[in-house]
Amino acid sequence: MEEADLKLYTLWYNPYSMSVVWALKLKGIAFENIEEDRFNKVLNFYNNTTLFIRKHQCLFIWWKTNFADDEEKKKAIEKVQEQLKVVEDQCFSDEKNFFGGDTINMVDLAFGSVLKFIEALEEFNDLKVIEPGKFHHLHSWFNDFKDVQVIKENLNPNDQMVAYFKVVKEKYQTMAELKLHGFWYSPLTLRVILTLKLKGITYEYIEEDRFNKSPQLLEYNPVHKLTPVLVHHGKSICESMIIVEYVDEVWPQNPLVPHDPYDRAQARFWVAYADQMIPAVKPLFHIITDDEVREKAIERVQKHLKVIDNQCLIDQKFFNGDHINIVDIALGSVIKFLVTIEDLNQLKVMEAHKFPHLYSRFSNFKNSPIVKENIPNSEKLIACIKLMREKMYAHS
Ligand SMILES: N[C@@H](CCC(=O)N[C@@H](CS)C(=O)NCC(=O)O)C(=O)O
Repeated sequence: MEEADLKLYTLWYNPYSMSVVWALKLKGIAFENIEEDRFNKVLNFYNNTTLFIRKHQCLFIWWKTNFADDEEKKKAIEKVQEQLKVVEDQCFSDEKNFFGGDTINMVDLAFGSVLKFIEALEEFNDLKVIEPGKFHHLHSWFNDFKDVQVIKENLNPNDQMVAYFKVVKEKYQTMAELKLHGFWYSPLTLRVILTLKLKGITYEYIEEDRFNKSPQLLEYNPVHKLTPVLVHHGKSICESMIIVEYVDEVWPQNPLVPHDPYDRAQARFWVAYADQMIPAVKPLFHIITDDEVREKAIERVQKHLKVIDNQCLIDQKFFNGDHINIVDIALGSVIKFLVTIEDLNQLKVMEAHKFPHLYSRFSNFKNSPIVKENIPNSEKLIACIKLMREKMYAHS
C-alpha cells in the first residue's frame, strides 16, 4: 500500500496513538503519520479530552497536576494499582510469553501502550506504581514486550515524554489562569482569540449562549453583560480592544502596540476609528427591503472604507505591514464581519476597484497563517448568522 493511501493522525505520546503506530509497524504497512497539536484546536481538544478523562481518570490526574498532598497521591496510585491487579491476576498464563502466545497480539498492544504511559508518568511524578514485587507477571511481560524488535524501535524515550508532560502541565496551568468568554462567530471575540494565538498563549475558551448567558459572564461583565470577557487569575477584563492591549502588556512577546509614543497614538486613533465604523456596518446585518434605505446604508459604510483606504493604509506600518498589530486586529475583525454580511445578504460594499488598498491588505491579513487558522469558516458563519437573525426577529 502506498504511504499516501494511509494517513494516521496522532499525538505521539498518547497511548491510543502508540498502539496504532505499533500495529502498523508490526504489519510492515507504510503510512503517513500526521502529528496533531493538542493545544491548537482548543475546543476540539476539550471535547476529546472529556472522553479521555473519563476513561483514564487516574492517569490523567497525574499528568495534569501535582498532587496536593501525600494522601491524594496515595489514592491515585491505589486506584491504578487496583486495575493493574485485575490484569496481573486474571490475564496471564504461565505457558505463554505474550497474550498472543509466542508473538504479540492486540491485547499486548493495548496494555503495552498504557503501561508505557504509566512508566513515563512514574518518572514524571517520581512514583512507583508497577512495583515488580506486586506485579510480577505484568512487570516481566512488559520487559519482554519492550524487547520485541519492532516495539523497541518505535518506543518513545521516557525523557522525551517527561519533557513533554512538563510542557503540557505548564500549559494547563496557564489555561487555569486565563479564560476567555465569547461567541465563536463574533468579530470582537475574534480580536481576542487572534491576539492570544499570535502571542502563543494557552487559555480556556468558554462559548457563551447569546440568548442564555452564563451567570459567570454576568458576574464578570456586570456593566455591559457583553462578550468578550477575559478572566485572568479570577479578575475580569472587558471590552475587546482593552483586552487586546492588556494581553499585549502582560505578555510582551510579538508586540502588537507600537513602542514609539507617536506611532502608538496613531495606532490607537485607527483602532478607535474601527470601533466608530461598527454602528455604520450593523444595519447591513438586517434584511433591508427598501432599495433607497439599503443604498444609503451601503454608502455610509463606504464613506468609512474610503477614509481607511485613503488615509490609514498609506502608512505601511498599519494593517499588515511587516507584522500584525492592533490596527490590523481592530480593523480586520470588522472587515471580516462586513464581508460575511456581504455574502449573507448578497450586497457589494467593499468593492476591489473602489478600495484597492483595503481589499488587498485584507486579503493579506486573512491569509496570514495565524489568522487563517483561527478565523471562522465563512459558510459556517453565514449559516449561524442566518439562524441567529431568525431567532432575534422571533424574539422581537
Ligand atoms: N465594545 C464592546 C462590544 C461588545 C459586544 O457588542 N459584544 C457582543 C458580541 S459581538 C455581545 O456580547 N452581544 C450580546 C448581546 O448583545 O446580548 C467590545 O469591544 O468588546
